[in-house]
Amino acid sequence: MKVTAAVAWKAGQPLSIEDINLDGPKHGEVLIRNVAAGVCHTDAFTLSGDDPEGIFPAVLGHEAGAIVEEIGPGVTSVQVGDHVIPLYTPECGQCKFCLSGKTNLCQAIRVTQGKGLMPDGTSRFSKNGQAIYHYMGTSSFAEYTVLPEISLAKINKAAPLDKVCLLGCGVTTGIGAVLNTAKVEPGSTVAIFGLGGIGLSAIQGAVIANAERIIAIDINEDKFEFAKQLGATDCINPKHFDQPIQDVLVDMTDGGVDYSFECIGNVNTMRSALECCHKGWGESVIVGVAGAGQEISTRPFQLVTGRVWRGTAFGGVKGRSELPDYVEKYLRGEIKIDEMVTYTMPLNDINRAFDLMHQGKSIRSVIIY
Ligand code: NAD
Ligand code: DAO
Ligand code: ZN
Ligand code: ZN
Repeated sequence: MKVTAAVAWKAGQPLSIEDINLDGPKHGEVLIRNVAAGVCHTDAFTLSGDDPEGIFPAVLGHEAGAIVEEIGPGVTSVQVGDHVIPLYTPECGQCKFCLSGKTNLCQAIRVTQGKGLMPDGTSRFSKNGQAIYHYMGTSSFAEYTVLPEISLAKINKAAPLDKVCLLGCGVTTGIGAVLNTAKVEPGSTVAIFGLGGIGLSAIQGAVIANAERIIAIDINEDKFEFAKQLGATDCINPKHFDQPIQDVLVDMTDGGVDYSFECIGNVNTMRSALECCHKGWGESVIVGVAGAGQEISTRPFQLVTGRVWRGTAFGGVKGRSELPDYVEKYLRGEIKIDEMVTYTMPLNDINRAFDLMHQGKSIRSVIIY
């Protein structure tokens, strides 16, 4: 079939809206109609050329709400008409990783997904005979797309897809980082570096965890008002201090925070986030994705003296078994998403969504198909 998609032909170039070919679902695959898709910093990161796994030409996008249009042979867990959230971290339930009980990083289709291909090693997208690659197994910046069945979380049809699409990445990642990865305890002191969709969602996670003090850090002070509305107790701009921000935080918190979350993707703030942690027990979670070839550093004595450095992908959330409950929590008003949607626009305007992100003017722009 012909579908309209935003094609990333080359790194560093704007997306191009065009009609491309989409082949139907093969064994174990599902054709979905995207209803809405959020634009995440990770899409911009890949488009910039900084992503070591970035492959072009590709259809980007990984934060969608969609409806099942057609199922391929062998598909049993979803039906035509089901509402779904595509998963860039699938859940097969059978691989060593899924069975470990220790991680959400299912590896069933990792190799082909990393190459921009479906599990059979081919792409469903093409134009004039040239293959166009899938992105993160999701390719949400197209009206229709094909995904493996194990990459779809079936959700409650009562949920508005133009809002819960953000559970496909940003909101779940931030909340999950706090609740699943760090397991923040009531009464904790928490520092959150970066107040985009991920960091603001981490604030929500810290509120849900009953953290006592939630310190939000950003160089763009326009982010502070919403951070406070969500529950940040302090908002600070590192540019207002002569000392390193980790020293400021240690002074503010009688020795350091219990937990910190780096939601920027900058190796310098990753170091600050580790070093603002309390001696003996403070834990820092890296959520941000740094550019190709970048490395983190600190003095090993920081770890010898009890600080812990860890990371998280999709907030440690297993998509098929746990994401439907995030949708229910949204429906009960326990997770805020509507306020995160700062702009909506048609696919034709998608490059404006990237501009707004780079200008620091949006939390999330949502493409409405
Ligand atoms: P965003 O661009 O919306 O937000 C980033 C925020 O960081 C902005 O508010 C910006 O002003 C702030 N910032 C930039 N430099 C700063 C500095 N030096 N000090 C303090 N604040 C600074 O991005 P987002 O969509 O929220 O994504 C955040 C990061 O998380 C990205 O690196 C993204 O790739 C990554 N990410 C990771 C996962 C995962 O599963 N681990 C999932 C989604 C996104
Ligand atoms: O299993 O090796 C693996 C890779 C899993 C991909 C997880 C990616 C998470 C970070 C990227 C940002 C998501 C938008
Ligand atoms: Zn994302
Ligand atoms: Zn698996």
